Amino acid sequence: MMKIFLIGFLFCQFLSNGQITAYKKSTAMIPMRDGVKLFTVIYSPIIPEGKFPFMIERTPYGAFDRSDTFNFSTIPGYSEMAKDGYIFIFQDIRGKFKSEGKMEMNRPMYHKADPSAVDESTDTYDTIDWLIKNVSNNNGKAGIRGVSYDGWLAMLASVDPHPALKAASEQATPADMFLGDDFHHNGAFRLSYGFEYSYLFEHEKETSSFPFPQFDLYEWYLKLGSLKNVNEKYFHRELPTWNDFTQHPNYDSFWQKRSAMSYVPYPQTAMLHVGGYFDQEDMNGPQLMYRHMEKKDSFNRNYIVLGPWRHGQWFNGKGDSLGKISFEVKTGEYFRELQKKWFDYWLKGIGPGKFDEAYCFQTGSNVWKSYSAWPPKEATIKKLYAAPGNRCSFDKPISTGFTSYISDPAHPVPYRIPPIEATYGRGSHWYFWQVEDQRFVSSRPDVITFTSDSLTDDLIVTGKIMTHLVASTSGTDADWVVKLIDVYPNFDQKNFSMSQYQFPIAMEVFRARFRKSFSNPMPLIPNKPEDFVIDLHDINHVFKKGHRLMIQVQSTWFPVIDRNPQKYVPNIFEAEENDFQKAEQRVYYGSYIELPVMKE
Ligand code: PG9
Repeated sequence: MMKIFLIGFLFCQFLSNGQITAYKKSTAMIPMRDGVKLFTVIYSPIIPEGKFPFMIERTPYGAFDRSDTFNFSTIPGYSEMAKDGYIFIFQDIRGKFKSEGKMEMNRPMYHKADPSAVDESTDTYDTIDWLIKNVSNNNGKAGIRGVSYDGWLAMLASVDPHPALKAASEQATPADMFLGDDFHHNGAFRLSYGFEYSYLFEHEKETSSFPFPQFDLYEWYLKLGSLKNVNEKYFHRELPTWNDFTQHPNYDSFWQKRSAMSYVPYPQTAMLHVGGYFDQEDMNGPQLMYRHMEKKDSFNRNYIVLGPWRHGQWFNGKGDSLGKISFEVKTGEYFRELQKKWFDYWLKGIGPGKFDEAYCFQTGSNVWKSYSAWPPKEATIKKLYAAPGNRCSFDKPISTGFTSYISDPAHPVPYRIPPIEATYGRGSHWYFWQVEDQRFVSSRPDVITFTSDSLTDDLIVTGKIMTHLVASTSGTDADWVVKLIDVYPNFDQKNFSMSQYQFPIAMEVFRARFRKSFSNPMPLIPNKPEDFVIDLHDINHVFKKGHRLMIQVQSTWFPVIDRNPQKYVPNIFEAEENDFQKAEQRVYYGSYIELPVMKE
């Protein structure tokens, strides 16, 4: 009798309005097949009955580990799922925080070549196997999700998965660290990110920030000079990831083996790819992996969600704005409800499971849209041409001339509005630089700007943006940074302070030595124009009537991208100070950006 009373009491306490509000914690050191034990936190719903699926998050950043009973109902990102009951699992990956073993940055899929080897896929398999056998009240099904490194881990879990793993959501996964994402973009090295992240991740077992001696790092990175100085002055060859950067300046087998495209075959579980249009770290990964897996999605279980987000903003943020850009609706809440429905279907069998292929927020009009294919097939390509007089238009210019600028590695264009704080440092603007007003550079002599007339109608651009830049340099190597910008009206009646704002809708860099092959770089021939094809990624944006389109081109983007010496040297990590030289860059009229235009 007493027992029934107690259970009834607990039931009322932890179920409010039919929602589960409290969870109890246990921890375990779960053994992997090679004997290494991984620290795991298990939060189970405190109710006497019911069977629940696992929702797993694996991380190198320290597993979520709070009090013995925990109320998830007020924490966005968890509350949506917690209220109906999931068993939340948080695990430190091998070699990090409280887990045993040796950590390796983006550990390749060793088990593919050697079935007895361990990697993140086998570690997840072993974890799920243990959970199913040892945690009470589980329903025999597991899902996994995560953002960024954790998203990459979720994607790897879905390769040769444990049979209980039914659904995975990679969110902002880095997919190919040479072609896009954190460490390089089209072969151009992401200096500030690569430098700071190598230290953060590998200086000690937990995480730690590089002790910069100043707040604004533009000048600090400039004074660093040749990248040879990094090991000589600071890292002393102690950080494996930095050493890998210096030893693999091209897309060799080191990077190819680590590209998710080489080891993710097809969606072996249901897969939800999630990405942000303004993700400052891993914008490319979800788009790339959705496309890659879609080609072989014979079970029709590969989906994508794209929103107007910075890195991970959807996970627990409101998502109604980014920097100065308002999206008017709480895009984060919309996403989390969708995410819950999606996992509820695969893990609990709730709902009809009729999901659209793609849910892609449309900026400019600020509405969610869904599509039966991504990118939508109805779009027609319109070419936006660079033309004389710093103009751009949909009419091909007759002139084949060029406009030029001097690019000087001694005075590189800052990639964001100074001060440039440490990436994850106090007060950092890192989180929203991808939407910053580009007026801060558009009048620099080393930035070329082409602007259209005001639009007489809304222009809806949905899908992949490709640039065909015809350009030359007086040097033997160059970087090309291309931006597609939405210029707000001279007097913006909707939000006066946004008048003339230059909102970068898509931006990307390309290191010209890789124009023919990322594996075999080749010097440029001075002053010879060539066609550079640059992928500016997927967008869904309405350029509103009265706004103007703008293209910007520049050759430095510092310090997020290292300085190209502009003189070809085999390995830029070994360039000498006197290799860095000024160059005259020419951009030819008739260069264009392909815009996939939709009627609605
Ligand atoms: N963007 C981070 C990262 C992922 C994978 C490798 C290196 C960096 C992250 O936010 O986890």
